[in-house]
Formats: sequence, C-alpha cells, structure tokens
Amino acid sequence: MTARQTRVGIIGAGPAGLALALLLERAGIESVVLERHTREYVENRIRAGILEYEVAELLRANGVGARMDREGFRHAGTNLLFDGALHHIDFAALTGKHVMLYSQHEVVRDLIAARLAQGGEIRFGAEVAEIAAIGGPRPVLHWREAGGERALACEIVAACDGFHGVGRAALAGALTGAMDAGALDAGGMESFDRAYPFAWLGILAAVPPAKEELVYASHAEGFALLSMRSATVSRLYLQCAPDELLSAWPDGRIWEALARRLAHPGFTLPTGPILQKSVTPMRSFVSEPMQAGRLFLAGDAAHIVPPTGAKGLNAAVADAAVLARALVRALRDGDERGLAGYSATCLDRIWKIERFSWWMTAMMHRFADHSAFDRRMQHAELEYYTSSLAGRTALAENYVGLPLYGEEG
Ligand code: RFL
Ligand code: PHB
Repeated sequence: MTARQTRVGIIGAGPAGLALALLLERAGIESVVLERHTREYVENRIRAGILEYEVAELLRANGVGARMDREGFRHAGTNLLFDGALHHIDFAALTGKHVMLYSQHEVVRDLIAARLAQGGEIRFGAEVAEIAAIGGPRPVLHWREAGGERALACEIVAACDGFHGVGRAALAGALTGAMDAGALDAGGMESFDRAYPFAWLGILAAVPPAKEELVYASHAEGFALLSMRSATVSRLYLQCAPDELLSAWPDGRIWEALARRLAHPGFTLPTGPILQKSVTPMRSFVSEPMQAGRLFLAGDAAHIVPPTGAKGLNAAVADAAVLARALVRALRDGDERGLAGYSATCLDRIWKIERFSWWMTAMMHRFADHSAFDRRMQHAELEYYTSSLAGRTALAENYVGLPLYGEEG
C-alpha cells in the first residue's frame, strides 16, 4: 500500500483536533484530520458549555468567534448556593475577565465550517487503527474508511482522539519500546487516576433559563447545577449514583429534586419538556508524558477532569494552542525547542486545572462516607471562598482560565 503524505496527521475532530487544524492552517501548515464518526454525529454531540476568556479570544483572533458573539452569552460572574443562600462571584470585578456560554457542539460546527471553507481536509468515517513508526522521522497512520485500508505518512502525529482513542496506548507502547532499546533518557508512561463515588444526571430542557448566570448548588441531598444553552433551552445537572438508572428518574422526579436543591428566596424553577437525559461519570485522570518521538497527545486523550470546574473543553483547546505554536516553530522555522518542551508546558497547566476541578468537586458534592467533621470542613470552605476577597479571587481566576501558554506568556 502506498501511503499518502501530509505534514501533520491529526486523529479526532473534537475541539482539540479541530482547533489544532485551524491554527496550523492559519500558519500555512498542511494537515489532515481523520475522524471515526460522521460529521452529523460530532456536530450534535451535547457536552460542555463554558469557554474560558482566553479560549474565546483565541477563537475570535482566528476568525471563528462571530457566531459565538452573536448567539452565545457573556457571563461576567457565577453563583454558589449553600444553606439556601446565593453567593455571587463577580469575575469581571475580581479579574477583569468573563467567560462565554456557548455549546461545545456549536464550537465544533464553527471549527468544521471554517476548515472546510479554507479547503482544509477532514475525513469523517475514517477510523485510525494503528500509529506506526512513532520513533522514526515519518510516523504512519493506518486507517479504515468505507471498508478500505489506507495509510498516511506524516512528519508529526497529533492524537486528539479523546479518552477512548488509540493515541495514549500507542504512546505508552513507543515509550516501552524506547526503554527496551536502551534509550538513555527513556522513561515509561505513568497514569494518575481518581474516580468519584457519584455521577451527574444531566438534562436538556425546553425551558428558558431561570437565571442569567449559572448556579452551582451544594445541598444535603447532593449537588445541582443550573446552566443554559439559549434563550429557550436550559441545561441542568443533579448529583446521582454512578450506576444510576435513567428509568428511575421520570421527569417529575427530576424537576422536584432540582427545585429542592436549587431553592432560595425569590426563586422559582420553571419546568417544561425534557429533551434529553444522560448520566456522566466523574473522573480525574492524567497520563504523563504527553509525547514520544513524533507523536503528541492533546485534550481528553491525555487528561480528564470532572465537569464541576467546566474545564475539559478548555484544557483541550489550550493543549492545541501550545502544540500549534510549537509545531509552527519546528516545521516553519526549524526550531524544535517548543516541541521538546510540549509535554512539560501542558502538564504544568493541566495539573492546576486538575486541582481546581477536583477542589470544586470536593467542595460542592455530598460524599456518603463523610463524617460530621468532613461536612464542617466543606462548609467552612464554602464560607471562606464566598466571603473572603482572596477566596473569591482564587475561584474567579481559575474559572475564567489560567494563562493559555503558561508562564511563558
Ligand atoms: P473529544 O471531544 O472526545 O474528541 C475526540 C474525537 O476523536 C475521535 N476518535 C477517533 N477518530 C479516528 N480514529 C480513532 N481511532 C478515534 N478515536 C477517537 C472521536 O470520535 C472524537 O470525535 O476530545 P477533545 O477534542 O480532547 O475534547 C475534549 C472535550 O470534548 C471534553 O473535555 C469536554 O466535553 C468535557 N466537558 C466540559 N468541558 C468544559 O470545558 N466545560 C464544560 O462545561 C464541560 N462540560 C464536559 C461537560 C463533558 C461532558 N461529557 C458528556 C463527557 C459536560 C459533560 C456532560
Ligand atoms: C454546561 O453548561 O453543560 C456546564 C456548565 C458548567 C459546568 C459543567 C457543565 O461546570
């Protein structure tokens, strides 16, 4: 089989892969995106909703912010609710920044449209089965499409293929291979994992948002989150058991639980038709390093956060931004230093994001094994982070997003 050639082979048309393809395109570097699902599937996958300040700015600066600015919502703050009282965190006053509420699938649609308008290539229904020759100068992607087997020879492979992709295992294999071959500086892959004893039951409902900004609620029955998608569609979540059966949650039970957990003076939760229900497990995961030879991981392929801090999509785009900058320096200017430091640069930021997401999750949820002391600690944290200026600033600074390129700026 003769392999096609490209400069950067990108696996996955999620936020990481599409953002990387866009940034490379803008710098005149050719790439091919291989995505196993159909375009319709990836454009309708309901996931995240919050874009960090710098992520939104990056989209604007690269010509994909117009619809976000027209149809998305600018949120200059958020709310924490506990003991039946609402506490506002004013991002604008505390940090001078805001976040954008704009659905992940809309970002994905905009990125796909921008790429295709520039004549860039995305192959849908193209499933990568193997990444070969990672340690050499030209790694090869073997993929299946329409029943046929194909190959793509690349200078670089970016595995932006999510948590269940092929990239992470290929990278682990390449590191082991290098160790077996006695490479002096080779080490293995290390994974860090934490599962939480609960999940989120999420609904999409044909109901106008009950508030202008999000409400993160800590309640004796468990966490709840009020979010939104548009002027007519709300997105709400409830803490539930990890093995929760949706059949145990008829619409009436969901609305009653949400109303109890989100109750505060002067607030009524409007109810209406539920369009979609799902259960999302909660997990923290990081695998190190994020590169081996000519293979680089970005986004969920290398790390997962629980959704409480609204960070997964943002972390994926941040990796893509760091990788694009390093690739432009390497492939256009011949300077490989950024590529050599890619994993370290990303992981420094990722661990801070992991910490924030873990901390928000620990502060806001009910843990069945908590002692009375643990519950008092949780309460003291909520009090501190909503009443102290330093506490509110720390929360706001992390929520609007840490610098995209790390300390390097
Ligand atoms: P993705 O989006 O999973 O994309 C990976 C793509 O790779 C494809 N793929 C392959 N293609 C070809 N060959 C193969 N062998 C392949 N294997 C996989 C897949 O089909 C897919 O299209 O990963 P990426 O780009 O790293 O993006 C990560 C984000 O999608 C994820 O972190 C966020 O959605 C997480 N998340 C949230 N993040 C936020 O920043 N803010 C939020 O408010 C937020 N809320 C959420 C969330 C995730 C949720 N779920 C369902 C997991 C809320 C929920 C409910
Ligand atoms: C969402 O709107 O889906 C959303 C918002 C904030 C989160 C998680 C999910 O922390």
